[in-house]
Amino acid sequence: MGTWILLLLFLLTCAYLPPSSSDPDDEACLTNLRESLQDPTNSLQNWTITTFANPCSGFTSYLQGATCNNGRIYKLSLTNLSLRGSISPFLSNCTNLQALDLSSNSLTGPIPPDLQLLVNLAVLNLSSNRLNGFIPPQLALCAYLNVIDLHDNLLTGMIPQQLGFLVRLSGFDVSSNRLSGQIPASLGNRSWNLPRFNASSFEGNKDLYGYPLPPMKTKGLSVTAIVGIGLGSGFLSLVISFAAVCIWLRVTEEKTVGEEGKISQLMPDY
Ligand SMILES: *[C@@H]1O[C@H](CO)[C@@H](O)[C@H](O)[C@H]1NC(C)=O
Ligand SMILES: *[C@@H]1O[C@H](CO)[C@@H](O)[C@H](O)[C@H]1NC(C)=O
Ligand SMILES: *[C@@H]1O[C@H](CO)[C@@H](O)[C@H](O)[C@H]1NC(C)=O
Ligand SMILES: *[C@@H]1O[C@H](CO)[C@@H](O)[C@H](O)[C@H]1NC(C)=O
Ligand SMILES: *[C@@H]1O[C@H](CO)[C@@H](O)[C@H](O)[C@H]1NC(C)=O
Ligand SMILES: CC(=O)N[C@H]1CO[C@H](CO)[C@@H](O)[C@@H]1O
Repeated sequence: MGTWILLLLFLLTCAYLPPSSSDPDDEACLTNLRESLQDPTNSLQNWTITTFANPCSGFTSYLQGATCNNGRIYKLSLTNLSLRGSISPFLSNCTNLQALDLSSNSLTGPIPPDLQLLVNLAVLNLSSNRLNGFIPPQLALCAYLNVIDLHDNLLTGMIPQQLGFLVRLSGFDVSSNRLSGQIPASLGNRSWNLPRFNASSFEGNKDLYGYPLPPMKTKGLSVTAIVGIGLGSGFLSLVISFAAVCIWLRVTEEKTVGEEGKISQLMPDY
């Protein structure tokens, strides 16, 4: 008898459970992400506070650009939507995120190092925005990263060599930024049969050098050229000053002769 009541209670509880439960981490993630983005073309349909509390219905999401798995946000793909603003560090609260694609918008500001908390992240595509600052080396803590595409931004500084230690990394593109320094061998010349990246992953950065790009451009002149120019200009100035002295002597001599002439003319003849 008691078992039947328990079973009935259990069935009732199941019936009253909402179809998909909300997740406070995803809610914080989505709420803060929405706040950090400007959406001038009203592309983010259903990105409202009421939906953030319960964004998933099975594998689909009520939020445009979001995909769910087991009631958690699994993919975010908001590309080519004219979005402005910055990438919220609270994105790291979407802890089940496997793919983050915010490419081809007008996002500004830095790539938050907090993304390191996305331990399941496999695809990071932030290409074709106006992101600036450094590439956070902490991204190397996202051990499942397959793809890092940051091309066509305004990123500065060196490429963190730690990223080369991501053994699953098969797609890497930082072309067309403002990066500088030597390309780490961990990315430019990978060993242990790891997938390699050719020059197209790195080109379009004015001060980036080293394999697979050409070695450091010798800015200015070589030592021999500097010595040559030094000696040459030394010799030239010697010649010029010698000539100047000669001319000066000649002129003063002529002047003296002339003046002597004048004086003799002024002198009365006796
Ligand atoms: C927005 O949410 C409603 C239900 O709340 C749904 O019917 C609609 O398809 C959603 N729109 C998008 C773009 O997912
Ligand atoms: C981006 O969006 C614009 C207009 O919304 C469209 O014309 C263009 O084809 C899109 N580009 C890509 C690569 O999808
Ligand atoms: C990243 O997104 C851009 C534009 O949406 C796309 O062209 C590119 O192929 C993507 N990168 C990768 C590695 O898939
Ligand atoms: C690439 O690495 C190998 C050893 O791992 C080294 O012998 C070779 O010189 C390197 N190539 C370049 C271009 O740096
Ligand atoms: C560089 O690698 C990409 C794939 O990562 C490939 O599509 C491209 O053809 C390669 N370019 C050269 C010059 O080898
Ligand atoms: C609940 C939770 O994990 N909150 C975190 C959301 O992300 C921010 C930024 O990384 C953290 O500071 C919070 O602790």
